[in-house]
Amino acid sequence: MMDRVIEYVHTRQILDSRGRPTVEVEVGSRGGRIGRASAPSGASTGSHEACEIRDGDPDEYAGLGVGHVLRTIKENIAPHIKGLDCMDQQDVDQLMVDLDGTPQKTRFGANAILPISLAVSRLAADHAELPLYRYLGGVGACDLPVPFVNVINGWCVGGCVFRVLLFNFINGGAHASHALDIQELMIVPMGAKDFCHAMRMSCEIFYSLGELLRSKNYSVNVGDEGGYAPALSSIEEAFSLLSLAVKKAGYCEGEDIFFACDIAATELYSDSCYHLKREDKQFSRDEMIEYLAGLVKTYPLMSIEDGLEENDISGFAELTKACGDRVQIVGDDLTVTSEVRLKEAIELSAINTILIKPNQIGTLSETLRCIALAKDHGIGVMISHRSGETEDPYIADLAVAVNAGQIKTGSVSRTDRVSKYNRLLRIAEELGGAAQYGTFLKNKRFT
Ligand code: 2PG
Ligand code: MG
Repeated sequence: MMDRVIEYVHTRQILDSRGRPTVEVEVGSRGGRIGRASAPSGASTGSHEACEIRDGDPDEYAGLGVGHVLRTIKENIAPHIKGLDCMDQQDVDQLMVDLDGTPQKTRFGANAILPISLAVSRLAADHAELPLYRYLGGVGACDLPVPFVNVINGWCVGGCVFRVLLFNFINGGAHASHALDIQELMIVPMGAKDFCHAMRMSCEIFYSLGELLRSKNYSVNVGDEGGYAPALSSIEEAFSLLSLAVKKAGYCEGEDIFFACDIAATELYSDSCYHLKREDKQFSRDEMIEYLAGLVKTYPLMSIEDGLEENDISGFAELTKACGDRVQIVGDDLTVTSEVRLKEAIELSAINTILIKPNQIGTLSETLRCIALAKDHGIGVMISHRSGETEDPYIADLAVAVNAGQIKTGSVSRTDRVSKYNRLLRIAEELGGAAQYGTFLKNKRFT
């Protein structure tokens, strides 16, 4: 036990996939072991998320520095963490939650708390001499998730405006140029026989979509999540190109491959309307629901994330009523990995699936509780990256640990995305014959 006592917490600034500073933490034990983790960062963040704190000094990293957070860790958190047993994850996390003492972690910032929380669990796994997924999930952790592979990146490209706490000021604003009105279009290799096969299918479709775009003189540059970001004329065009790419790669849509999207509708919403700027369309809430239900009828779409803005929980309930029997209605900005917000969504039958992003809530323990609550109520669980990521593949282990059955971690380009898939490929190899694939989704019917 004495070996497992946390002896030091070291923190440093590293860079994320957008070249923005982020926080990395190393915790070391008396036994000489080390656990390391880093904080990802969102761009289309929900306003109910735990806070991300940046320095706000325009002369350094355009205001995005994390020097203040590093100091907070050193001065206000580390002294309290030292001396605790790294296997007491809940105590460590609760201590940080209590020390922060604010509902959205505005005192320390989730970018201070989360990397410590995750690093402590890595240290504990090392002490247990177990891979992280096994330490967190026990012997039953063996379900490799179905990957939701981003192939077309909409407007979340390059320079999304961020909503962060610059000391005490919430900063927000409109997004940069629109490539497509929805944020992400994904392929879902439901028909794969295992995870390895799923990755092969996804890569082959990614190549064939690239060829198709090139043949039509569209750009094959990629966006934040690694999907292509061509300036397409409409969402319908995007779906048609995707269908063609699936066919050209030799797969069958609606059998081998389904589609999924993240509308990120909060970003489209203003003056009580959804503005699809590229298509020059405006929808009321009811029209938006009708539009989305129409997409479900027309395409092999099996998952719609954030189809409505983050505060319209009754609208989500309408959408779930309209097509939740055929498609996953996923809460992201709506639920922000919060037990409180998930409870509300469950009471109103507003969603049937929740996106899980640990930095939306700030600690591993709260993340695991939110997942447990979802599972207790038959709500699907999709583990997710952020648009700003590091090479840290923590979420890959988390997905297997909780047998989520689904993961959204970008495209098969950009090492910040591929690092998660590669970790899953290693886990699949390690599990060998015990590995399963997407058990939760396999039992569902999508039409
Ligand atoms: C989302 C994510 C990434 P961000 O909306 O689901 O896919 O974007 O991290 O910017 O919130
Ligand atoms: Mg989202």
